Amino acid sequence: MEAVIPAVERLKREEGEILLVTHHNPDGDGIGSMLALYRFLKKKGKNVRMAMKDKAPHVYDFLPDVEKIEKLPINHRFNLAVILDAAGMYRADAPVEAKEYLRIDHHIGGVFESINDYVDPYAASTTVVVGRMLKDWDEECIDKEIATCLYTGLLTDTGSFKHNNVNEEAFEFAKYLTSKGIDPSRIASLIFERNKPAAIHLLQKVLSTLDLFYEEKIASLVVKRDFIDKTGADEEDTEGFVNFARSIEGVEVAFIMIQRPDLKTWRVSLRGKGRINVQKIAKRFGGGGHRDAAGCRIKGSEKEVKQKLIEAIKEEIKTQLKEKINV
Ligand SMILES: [Mn+2]
Repeated sequence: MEAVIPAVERLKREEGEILLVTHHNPDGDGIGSMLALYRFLKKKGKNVRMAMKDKAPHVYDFLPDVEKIEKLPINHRFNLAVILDAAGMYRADAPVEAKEYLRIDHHIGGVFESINDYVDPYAASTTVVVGRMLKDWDEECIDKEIATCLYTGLLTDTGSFKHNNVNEEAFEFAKYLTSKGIDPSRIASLIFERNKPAAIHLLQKVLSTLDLFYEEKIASLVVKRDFIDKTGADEEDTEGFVNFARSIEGVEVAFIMIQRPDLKTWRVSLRGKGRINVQKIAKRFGGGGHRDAAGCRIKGSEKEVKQKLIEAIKEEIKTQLKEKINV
């Protein structure tokens, strides 16, 4: 029996204008899945454009067609808008006008945009989901460039094959993409080994804020706005900083809180190590994500926000570890 992927059928059927979008503060998976699908749809003769609210971080500037990504909002009504790697259209963080919406993603829960949505929370990355679609549609059409975009999402969303979303399919997919001619070593080097000195100076300041709580089960880092201003770094340079806090032995949950330009809002990234589901912590503050990586936004002073987070994390550690013992 042949599997039918409704999202593929929906895209095949579309003859009008398609817009692909991803979440704001875009990452390798959002950009990679969008670019791969864009290139494939172009090859299929579709009328397709791409857009997002923020610009692509410079480490993704090597990806094919990245320069063709437009800035949201676009004052135009499309036939079909596809949101990739996001829990719903709202994550574009800008108005997107379309007759119909479609979501392709791997986040837990979220908003269903259409009966044709393709969401698999067990997929290691959205590019895994897109890869299944493209293979189902026309395997021959997946070229080295498309494979490079797909691999970028897989590599970044699995933390270089370290996170607990890594499964058999992730490695099978990596093997498949390698058979399409990608250069894994070059891709990794372009993404992870092009830090600006300013970014490392920012890291220096951020590491000095390291704090441990609750018998060293919780680790925190803080990025104050003036750290960013003084070093000349960008907010995007904080990507991955939280992993230094996570790397400490005995830490169950690590978080980094990044001060937004309004100085009152903090963007929080939470990381777990497999035992504690950090998505449940983010959800308490209206955020979301995955079991090992989640995020939210909280308003307040540095002290207030930190305290709220620590209390919530303590409660979750207590509840979740108790549940585990009872099983
Ligand atoms: Mn993702």
